Amino acid sequence: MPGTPNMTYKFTKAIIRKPNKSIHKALSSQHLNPSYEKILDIHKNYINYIEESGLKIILLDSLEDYPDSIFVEDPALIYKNNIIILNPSDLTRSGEAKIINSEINKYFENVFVVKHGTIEGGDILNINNHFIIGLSNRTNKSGAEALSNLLNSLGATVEICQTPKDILHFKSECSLIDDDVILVSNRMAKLDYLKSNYKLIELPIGEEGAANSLRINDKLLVPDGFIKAEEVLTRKYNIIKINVNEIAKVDAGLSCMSLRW
Ligand code: CIR
Repeated sequence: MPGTPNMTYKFTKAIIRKPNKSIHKALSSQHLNPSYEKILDIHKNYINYIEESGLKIILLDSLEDYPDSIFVEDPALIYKNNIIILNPSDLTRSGEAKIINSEINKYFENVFVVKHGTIEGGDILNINNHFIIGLSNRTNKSGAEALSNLLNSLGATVEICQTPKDILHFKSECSLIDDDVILVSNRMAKLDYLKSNYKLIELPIGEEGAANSLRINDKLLVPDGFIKAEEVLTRKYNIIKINVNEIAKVDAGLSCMSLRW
């Protein structure tokens, strides 16, 4: 529930997928084509830092037929010992859900599949036993309600909110960085539900990209190149800066390249 101390950022394991050469065909609102070599560098760095944060990594094979498949956060959600297979809206992404199910279900006690509507992990913010689901161009009401019912049956509470227009995913511009602290962009800071229930650290206009940071145990992974975010966050957090320029070309950030638990 909002305000309850939580352990949402305490992890021991992460599922990560090796980058695919077809990444240049990934979905991009800016119609940009990232370079596979540069993505490889970012990815290597990402893996190193996640390992340094104390996590054991389960590395999945790359999927050439699925250009966006390194973004494993979108087709699945982990809650306690459960894996929930989601339903990405884009045709090129929905196939990833079936594949990841067969690859990772052995690591979890129970497997559930969202069967109605569309829903992507980028639209789901977990705070202890509470989830915020953001409706977006990728996550519709029917998908959000289907997941909400499932999570309720597992003992979690859910709030469904509207992601501000023009933001790809709810978490593109926010992240849980402490027990009840959410790092938010200027646009996300205006959401009533967030304002009324959490302490928000608001980043200035122009630093939206830094709002998709990733708290893992005692470290906070922050996209590099955001001066104000760095200044504010260094005061309290053990930050590690990671260059995400190449994945930003395909609208991705730090959280989407792993599933953690
Ligand atoms: C997409 O449009 O689906 C990918 N190019 C980016 C997905 C980023 N996912 C995320 O932030 N959870």
